[in-house]
Amino acid sequence: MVNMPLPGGDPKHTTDAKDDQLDSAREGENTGQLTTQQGVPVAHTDDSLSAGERGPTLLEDFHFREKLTHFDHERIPERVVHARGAGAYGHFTPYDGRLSPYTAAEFLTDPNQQTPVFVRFSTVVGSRGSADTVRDVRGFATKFYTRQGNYDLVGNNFPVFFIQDGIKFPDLIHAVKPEPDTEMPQAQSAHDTFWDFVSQQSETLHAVMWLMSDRALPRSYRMMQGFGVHTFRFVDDDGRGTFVKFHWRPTLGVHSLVWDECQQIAGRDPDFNRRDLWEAIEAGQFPEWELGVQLIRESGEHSIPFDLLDATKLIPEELVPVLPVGRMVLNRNPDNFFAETEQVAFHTANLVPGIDFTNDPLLQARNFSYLDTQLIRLGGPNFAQLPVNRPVTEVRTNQRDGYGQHSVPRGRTAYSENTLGGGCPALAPESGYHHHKDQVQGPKERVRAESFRDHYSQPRMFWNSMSGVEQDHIVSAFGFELGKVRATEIRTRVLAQLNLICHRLATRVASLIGETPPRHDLLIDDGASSPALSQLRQAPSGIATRRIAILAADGVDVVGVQRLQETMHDRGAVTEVLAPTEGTLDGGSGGSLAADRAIVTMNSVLYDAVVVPCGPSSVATLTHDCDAVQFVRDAYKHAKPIAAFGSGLDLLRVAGVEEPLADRPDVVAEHGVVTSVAAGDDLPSALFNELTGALARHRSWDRASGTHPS
Ligand code: HDE
Repeated sequence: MVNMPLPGGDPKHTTDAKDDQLDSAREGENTGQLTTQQGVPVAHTDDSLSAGERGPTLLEDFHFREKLTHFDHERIPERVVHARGAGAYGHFTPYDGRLSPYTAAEFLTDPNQQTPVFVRFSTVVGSRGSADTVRDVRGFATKFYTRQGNYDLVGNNFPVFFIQDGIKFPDLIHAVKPEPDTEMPQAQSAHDTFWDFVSQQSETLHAVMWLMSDRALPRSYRMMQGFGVHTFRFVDDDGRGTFVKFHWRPTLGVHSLVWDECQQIAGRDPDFNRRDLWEAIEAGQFPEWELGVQLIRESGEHSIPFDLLDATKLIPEELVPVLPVGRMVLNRNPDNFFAETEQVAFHTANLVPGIDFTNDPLLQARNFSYLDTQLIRLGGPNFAQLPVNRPVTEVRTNQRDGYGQHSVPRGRTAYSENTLGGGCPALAPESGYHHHKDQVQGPKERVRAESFRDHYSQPRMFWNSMSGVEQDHIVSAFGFELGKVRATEIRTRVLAQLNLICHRLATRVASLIGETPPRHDLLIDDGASSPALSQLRQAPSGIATRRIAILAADGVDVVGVQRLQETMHDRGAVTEVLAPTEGTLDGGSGGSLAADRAIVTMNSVLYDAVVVPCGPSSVATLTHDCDAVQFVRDAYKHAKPIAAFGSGLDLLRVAGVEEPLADRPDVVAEHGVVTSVAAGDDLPSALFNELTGALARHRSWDRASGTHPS
C-alpha cells in the first residue's frame, strides 16, 4: 500500500488499496451517448411519447417511465442523527511499534503499513440541508480499511456524551431535534424541549458545558480534536487487556468561530465547513491529525476517581498523559457525494483483532444501533458491498441473497460445516477475532451503577479549566439558549442545575435572562481543573491555510499587495483580493492587480483576517462602500487580525477601529491590529511578522472596545 501518483495524472491524487478497489466501481465521465438503464441509446429525452401533439402520454414510453421512476426513488432516509456531513479519504500510519505490547492490531503497530481511511465529519442535530455552523457536537467517524478487515472509530469532537445509558438516546434526540408538532427549530438546541430534558437529567451537564463552549463552533473540521469517547480495550497477542481512550489532535491547532459569526455564516455560506475541507484537499493542503491514546492497566481501573465505563467522564490528560501513536492525513476528496459520503456506513462493532469493547452501557447500545440503522437507511443487508464500505481484504461469508446483492457467489455450499465445498470458507482459529475473556457476574436488573452517580464534579472541572474569555463565551451561550426557552419553570430548573456546578456561573446566566439568581452557593468547589481542556491556553499553531482578505479598488498599492501576498503564501496562508467589482484593478503607481471576488459576494466572517493596503484613491472608494466598511467593522468586532498600511489606515478609522494606529513607518501592533504608514517597497517586514503572529493566535480577545460578541 504505497502512495504513488496515478499514471499520467494529477500529482495530488494518490493511490492505495482502497483507491485501486474503488476504480472498479468508478464510471467514466458522461461523455458518450445517453442510454437507458439497459444500455439502449436514447434519441429524444425532452418530450414524452403522446397520442397526438396535444394528447395524453402513452404508457409504452419506457424511457419516460424509467426516467421518472428512478427519480421518484432517488432519496434514502437521512441519518436519524449526524445527517449532515462531509467526508474524505486518506491514510493512517503508526509512528512505530510502541503499541505492540498492548494490542494485536497490526495497523496500529506496524509502521510499514499505511492504512487507507475514509473520514466523515458531521453535525448531529440538523437535517441534511442544514447549515454547517450551528451550535452542535461534531461527529468524527473514521473507517480504517486495514489488512485485518475494517475498523471503525466512530467518535465526536467532545470527549464526553450527554447520557450514560444508550436506552436514553431516543429521549435525548427527540428532545433536541425540532419539536414534533411544528418541526421547529431546525438544527438548534435553543428550544424548550432540549432544556426541559437537560433540566431533569443532570448526567447531561458535562456534555452541555462542552456544547455551550467554543468547542461547539469549530472554525474548520481540520481544526478540531476528535475523541473515541468510550473506554475501549486493547488486547495483546496473549489475550491480555488494557483500557484505552482514543484522541485525534489536529496539526493546525484547535480553533473556533464566535457565535455571532456562526449565525451570519449560516446564511452567507451554509456549506462553510464542508467547503473548507473540500477546498483544502483540492489545494493540496492536506489536513492531518495525530492519533493519541491514554492507556490504563486493567489492574489500575479503580485508581481513576470515577467509573471508566461512564461516558460522561473524561480522564484528565494531567492524570493519564496522551501517548502519540500515529498520523492520519486526508488527501483525496470523494468523486460522488451520495455514493461515498452518504452511503458510508459506520458501526462501532466493526472491530479488528487487538481492539475490543468494554461494558460501557452507552457503547453496548451503539453496538446494536449502528447495524440496525443501516438496514433501513441503505435498504437491506448487503450495504457492506457498497464501494465505500467494502474492506480491502477478501470477504468470504456464507451469507447469501437479500436486496442489492452485487456479488455472484459460486459453488453449492453456503453453510458451515460442509464437506461438499471442501470445508470452505475455513475458520481462522489463530488469526481470527477472539472476544476478550471478561469476567461478568451479577443479578439481572435495571439499575444505574452507584459509581455513575456524580454528575457535577466534571462539569465543574471543565468550567474551572476555562480561561476568562472562554467562561464569558459559555455564559453568553447559556444566555442565548435559555433566552430562547419560553417556559419559566425550565429556566429555573436549569439555573438550579448550574448552581450545583458553580454559583457564579448560575448568577451570571440568570442576570442575562432576567431571572432571579439561585440564592445560595450550595457547593464546596475543590478547585479541580485540567488546563489541557482550554483551547486558548494551548500554544499558538502555524498559519497554514488561514484565509486573508485584501480589500482593494483602483489605485491600490500593487507592489505592497504583491509583497504581502508572497510573504503570506510562503507561510502557508491563502489570500484573496476583494474589490467593489471583479476584474483587473489599476495600480496607483503603475501595474495592475486581479480582483478575485466582489466584496458584496463575501463577508469578513468567511475570512480569518483582513488587510487594507495603501492607495489614496483605492481607500477613498472603499471608505464610501458600505460593504467594505462593514467588512472591517465585523472583523474588528469578531476579534480578528486586521492589518493596514499607508492610506489604508483611513478605512480603519472610518470603521471605528479603536486601537492605536501607526503615525510612522514603524509598525504598531496592538491587540491584533497591525499598522504602518509605509507602503510599497518600504513596507517593513515587521508588518508581515506581526500579522503572522496575530493569525497564529487566531483572535485578540483584549480589544480596546471590549465589545467582541461571544
Ligand atoms: Fe451515534 N449514531 N449513537 N454516537 N454517531 C449514529 O448511525 C447512536 C454516540 C456518532 O458519519 C447513527 O449510521 C446511539 C456517541 C457519529 O455516518 C445511529 C447512541 C458518539 C455518527 C447512532 C449514540 C456517536 C453517529 C445514525 C447512544 C460519539 C455519524 C446514522 C447509545 C462517540 C457516523 C448511523 C457517520 C451516527 C446511534 C451515541 C457518534 C442511529 C444509539 C457516544 C460520528 O446508529
